[in-house]
Amino acid sequence: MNANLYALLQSRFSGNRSQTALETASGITYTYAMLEEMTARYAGFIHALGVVPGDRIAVQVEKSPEALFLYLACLQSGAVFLPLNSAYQEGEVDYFLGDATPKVVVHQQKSEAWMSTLCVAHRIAHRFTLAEDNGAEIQQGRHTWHENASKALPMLDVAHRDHDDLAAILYTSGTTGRSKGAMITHRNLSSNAITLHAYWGFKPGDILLHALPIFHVHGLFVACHTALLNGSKMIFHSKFDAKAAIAALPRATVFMGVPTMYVRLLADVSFSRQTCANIRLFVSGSAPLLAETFHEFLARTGHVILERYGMTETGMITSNPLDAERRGGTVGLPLPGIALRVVDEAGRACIAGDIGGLQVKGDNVLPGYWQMPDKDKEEFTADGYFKTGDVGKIDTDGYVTIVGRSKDLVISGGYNVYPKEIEMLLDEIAGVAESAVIGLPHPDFGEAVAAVIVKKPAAILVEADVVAAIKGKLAAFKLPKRIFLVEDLPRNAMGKVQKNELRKRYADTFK
Ligand code: MLC
Ligand code: AMP
Repeated sequence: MNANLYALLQSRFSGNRSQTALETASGITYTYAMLEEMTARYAGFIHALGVVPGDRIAVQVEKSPEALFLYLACLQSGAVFLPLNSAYQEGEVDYFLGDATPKVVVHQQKSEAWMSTLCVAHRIAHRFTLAEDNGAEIQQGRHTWHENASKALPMLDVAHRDHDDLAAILYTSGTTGRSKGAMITHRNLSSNAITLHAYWGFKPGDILLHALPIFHVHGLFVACHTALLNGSKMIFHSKFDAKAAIAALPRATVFMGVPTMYVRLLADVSFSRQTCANIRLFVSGSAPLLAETFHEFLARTGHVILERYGMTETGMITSNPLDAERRGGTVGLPLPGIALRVVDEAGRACIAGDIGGLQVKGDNVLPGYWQMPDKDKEEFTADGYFKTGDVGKIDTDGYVTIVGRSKDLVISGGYNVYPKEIEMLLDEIAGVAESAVIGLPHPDFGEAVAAVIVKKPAAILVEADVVAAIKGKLAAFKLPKRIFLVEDLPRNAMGKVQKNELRKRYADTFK
């Protein structure tokens, strides 16, 4: 049997080829027949480039139908898809290309200059921009991926892949400041997609309003896979805009978003019960949904948001049920076939209701990190559970609550920001003695990044200069939205910086 995820997806849209697969915000539509043909041509082009199953293709592009076809073509051809957040800067991408050694890079026109340098430096065989961006200059004589690939001979079959073959590598920053490539297999993706499709009751006629980015798990795997498995139409917005979402929601039946998106919908007075008349399911995840958002949403629309919990390394782990109680403040129950347990600091299983570290096991869990056997040993237990780094409890009736994180991580608007990565850059600035990066409550982003800096004696530092010094080195969403200059950092008896103390001290900054 071919375990290739694309074979599974394709088997589900066979009856639907004349139906719409994608509709863009400007009203351009693509049928399943077009999606399938474009995917096959892109896959044919991948093959013609000499890419063989297991080779990596790194893709840093804005969201578009072509970007989705490229992902599906990687699956079909057996290549390993390596999506990169379009906000990542040269320094960040440099690391990923060096680590993953892709054979092909597809990128945005705005990064032409530095991508060409990086691709030469890393000896990457093929480099393309995806498709013509509006108004952007195209380098003379160069053709975009789409121009080339849409003329290629279509690949007629689906490359044979085993369950444990890699489908994608997704980089997640680490608490040490060094990114890790999470290796995601066809088994991981297929099992999670089938489970979610059934658990959330997808049915004929469902239409998904898709407004998430497609370079992370939520938008790429959770949203696209469930819709494609259902042969559904996706109203495909290139980015989230509350007004555009409100205009499109009446034609959709399902919406998936990060909490910031729900906050922004509620902030718009035109968002009403009427807007949601045809919606049967609102799903939230990637960051904690505040109780006030949950309740305000219910009061305004009559809908109970279904919150679920997952991560890059594991796909979705828990979900509130579709037909039973969706309990606010919880992330619901472990999904079918997925084992979740809470352990104390010594690794012993906790009893129901006790708080501890969450560990997970199942077909959804990654086999390990790309070329990091030591990390694999650290992140897995001897009996095969993955340590999530999240802290929570499981009640007697099985509902799971996330109460915090043992990993030093800020989640801002659904994007993960690892403080260590920013602290390392701040500490390089002349005049900075040391720094501590923290997340502070923020009304829009849930948490916002802030930095507390101790300057060297006699150094002159101002907030704007500090941000300017690291701007361009990091994706803009990681930049501190406030800098505090202090005399010293609070430390415990062991000399460790007490970030809890700092979070308390500056808690009201963005309120
Ligand atoms: C944008 N900005 C952010 C930000 N997003 N700052 C902090 N946190 C964020 N999340 C900044 C930009 O850098 C820019 O700064 C300014 O805001 C405007 O940029 P923008 O691109 O116009 O922002 P906007 O469209 O408003 O984006 C907000 C957002 C977006 C919430 C729509 O962040 C988003 O799509 N988030 C979803 C992330 C997601 O998909 N996460 C899933 C991960 S998977 P400046 O200074 O340049 O003006 C996962 C597993 C799981 O976690 O369980 O799902
Ligand atoms: P990522 O590495 O981007 O996949 O982010 C995964 C992390 O997001 C998890 O380890 C959690 O800390 C967090 N997360 C995802 N969903 C939720 C949720 N519903 N509530 C709280 N935290 C969440």
